[in-house]
Amino acid sequence: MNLLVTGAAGFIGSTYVRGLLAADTPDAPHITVLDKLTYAGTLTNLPASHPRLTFVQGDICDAELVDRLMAEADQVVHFAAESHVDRSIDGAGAFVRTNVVGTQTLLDAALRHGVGPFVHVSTDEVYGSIETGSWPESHPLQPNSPYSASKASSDLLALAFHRTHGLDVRVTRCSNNYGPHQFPEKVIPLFVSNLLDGKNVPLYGDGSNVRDWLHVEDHCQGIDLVRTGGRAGEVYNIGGGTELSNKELTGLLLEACGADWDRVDRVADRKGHDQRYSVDWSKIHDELGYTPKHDFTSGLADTVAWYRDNRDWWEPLKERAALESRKEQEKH
Ligand code: NAD
Ligand code: TDX
Repeated sequence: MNLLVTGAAGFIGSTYVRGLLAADTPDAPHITVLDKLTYAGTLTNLPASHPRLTFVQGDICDAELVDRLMAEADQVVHFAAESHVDRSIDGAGAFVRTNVVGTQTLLDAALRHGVGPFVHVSTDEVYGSIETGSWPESHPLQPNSPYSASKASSDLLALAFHRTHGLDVRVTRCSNNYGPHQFPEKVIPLFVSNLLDGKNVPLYGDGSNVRDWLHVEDHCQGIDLVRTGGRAGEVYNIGGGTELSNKELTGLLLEACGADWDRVDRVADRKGHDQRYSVDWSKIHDELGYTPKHDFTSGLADTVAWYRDNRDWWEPLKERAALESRKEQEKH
């Protein structure tokens, strides 16, 4: 079986692929990774070589390349995306291109070659923001940021390919992931790497915004349950069960890094900042037996320890991102 995995040089996709490569069962798939290696993708996230892994550097919007790879694929797990909300506020173009047009390019090719299941990795942000309670999968999509609007578009497009053409599409919508190998622009690795470097951390607004934290390995477990046992045309929420305000999270990170509140800079709020996300994940639990295995306290401690022990991984990524941002500022 040949599994095409897009975006697997990034945080979640690479965790998923490393997990599949580690399980050496007779039915273990051959994996072809398609990744453009944007600023967020790095080959250091994947094994340098493995008998069941082929890496192809390329763009999911490249219809010719996608068609060639899809002709050889049996199934797809689609992670590739522009994934950072703040970048989508600075400019939405790359988000529409990759997240919407790229997904359409993959769906068209999957349809042409009869490939399925096609697991589309979406996000809880497509539902919008919720004050109390949790969203079931049937809740209407009300995305607020250019990022979440582009993810909602691709999510609906994927479901439309099932309803219109009968393509075996399955959609997952998960909460905020944390764990090793997350690009140091997202709140946990940004704060941890800053604190380890003796720098301050920027807390947006009053810090009251709430996120539900999910260990990346639990997310990957949920995705594989959906790929192997889910139903065509269905959406599955994947939650973590640990809701924290950003202020609470910051307190835990300061403690883990031995730092005080004087290291926290209160900065302007993110534009259109969603107040709270919360998914009801009883469907994937009842139907596929999903339960998160990682306890947040030990998962966070292990994650902080990983960043402390793996400076070689994040320092070059942070330096490159800072250089690119300086070049961008000079242009304007
Ligand atoms: P990431 O930014 O770490 O990785 C994205 C990967 O996609 C990178 O390797 C990048 O090189 C690749 N990529 C980007 N544009 C591409 C293109 N045009 N063609 C081919 N490859 C391209 O993202 P992540 O955090 O691993 O997220 C993976 C998926 O999960 C995304 O679809 C994201 O929307 C979704 N998601 C993420 C979270 C989270 O907390 N990180 C939560 C819910 C859903
Ligand atoms: O410097 C910061 N300061 C801060 O207070 C950053 C980067 C973030 N924050 C806040 C904003 C959010 O309320 O922390 C919270 C988490 O921010 P991010 O790590 O940027 O994640 P979020 O915006 O919640 O989106 C994430 O979860 C859903 C992923 O980036 C998305 O890809 C995913 O779909």
